[in-house]
Amino acid sequence: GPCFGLNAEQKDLQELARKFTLNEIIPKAAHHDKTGEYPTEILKKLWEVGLLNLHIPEAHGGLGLGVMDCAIVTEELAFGCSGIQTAAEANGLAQAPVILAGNKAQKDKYLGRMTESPLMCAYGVTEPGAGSDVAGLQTRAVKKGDKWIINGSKMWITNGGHANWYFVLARTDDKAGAGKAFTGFIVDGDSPGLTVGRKEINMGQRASDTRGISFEDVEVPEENVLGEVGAGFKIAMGAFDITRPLVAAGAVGLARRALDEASKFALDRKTMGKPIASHQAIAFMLADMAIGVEAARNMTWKSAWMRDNGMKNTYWASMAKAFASEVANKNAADAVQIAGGAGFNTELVFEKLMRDAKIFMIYEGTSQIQRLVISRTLLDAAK
Ligand code: CO8
Ligand code: FAD
Repeated sequence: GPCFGLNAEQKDLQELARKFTLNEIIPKAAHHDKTGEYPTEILKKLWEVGLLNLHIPEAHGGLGLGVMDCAIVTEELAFGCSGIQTAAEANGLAQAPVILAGNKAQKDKYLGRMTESPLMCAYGVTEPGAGSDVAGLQTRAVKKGDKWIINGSKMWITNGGHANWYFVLARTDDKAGAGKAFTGFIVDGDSPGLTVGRKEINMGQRASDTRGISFEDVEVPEENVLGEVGAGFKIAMGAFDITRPLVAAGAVGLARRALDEASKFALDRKTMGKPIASHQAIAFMLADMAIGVEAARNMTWKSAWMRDNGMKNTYWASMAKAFASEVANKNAADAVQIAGGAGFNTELVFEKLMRDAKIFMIYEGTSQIQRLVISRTLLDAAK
């Protein structure tokens, strides 16, 4: 079964990420939230200390870390700012299809360059007309000679304005079922015909960069097709088995921060002659928040551990993602409640945590989509 005793390397990694968060992320998080400025300098420093692009295999110049290792780092970064963590983790998401399905030349070229300089990349699946319904995508790629021509548009693409390259899922067959109708491409960020939209102004995680991307007769060489033509849907889904545990880990980090801040506040603030932490109504809220963090982390680490140990983890990754994102929202809302009026004010971190938490229930598959995956799997097993 899963063993959650961290080994020496994992403890070192956790310590490194914890210190980085304390020294580099927490002092700047409010600035990036208020201004929406992309955290370029922080991402560069993350790259310099070896905390970015953790999944890139050693054969291509990376650290080749497992999903569990990445989950440990992600939780720490999100403790500081889940917007900055999302910008960092979106690199891992874009790289996942290349790691899963890329050939040696593609990996050397597109993963290798990310180990040589602090570049960003992006995962382009969602479109203005289709998010949950990936099979409903309309972006098309048509073969012309030795090139593919892509037309269409993507929406809500994280790192969209800073990407050196994009993973793009496009329809290549109008008649086949989802499993055979789509192909995954690596598209260079400077391709003629590729236009990056404005930075979207979001409710939370405002340090992260979210944009629409349009493709007008964008030429992609045959050598940038990922895996087989028609295999794209499964490659895109396969990436989630790696990254949904990490979205869950980000949610755990936020949930833990909410607990941490609320505990400190509750010890400090006095009403009716004693710290509010001494009122059982508040103490029990903190206890429930702690239960949420522990349970969510256990589910997250289990889904990561399964993946690292060669097991199919789709069902468990969906459970962890759905549960942890809901714990993050509950803990953030409870932390605001514990802080009272100060919780509602922008001087303290509480309201930011509440705004930042919501997206965890939406991106990388909404809570409803996770339940669709979970219920389909359990009902199939019950048949
Ligand atoms: N692995 C491999 N193959 C799979 C998987 C999987 N996990 N899931 C499905 N497939 C296969 C099926 O077996 C089937 O194959 P076949 O045709 O041979 O039988 C084929 O794919 C089609 O599968 P379904 O019939 O299940 O397809 P549906 O159309 O019913 O759709 C879903 C399935 C689950 C609803 C799917 O469309 C889905 O996951 N939707 C949610 C989309 C989503 O999560 N989008 C997220 C976009 S990325 C993002 O939000 C980034 C956030 C910011 C970055 C944060 C940093 C981490
Ligand atoms: P819809 O699919 O239209 O869903 C609307 C509502 O209907 C939701 O509540 C949903 O749960 C519900 N619903 C839909 N279908 C069903 C169903 N079958 N059963 C029950 N309920 C259902 N995408 C990328 O490809 N790359 C990225 O980097 C990326 N980053 C993002 C960053 C941000 C900040 C945001 C906001 C989005 C990002 N996304 C990205 C897109 C994200 O994955 C989608 O927004 C998400 O999957 C939901 O799709 P949608 O917005 O089209 O909502």
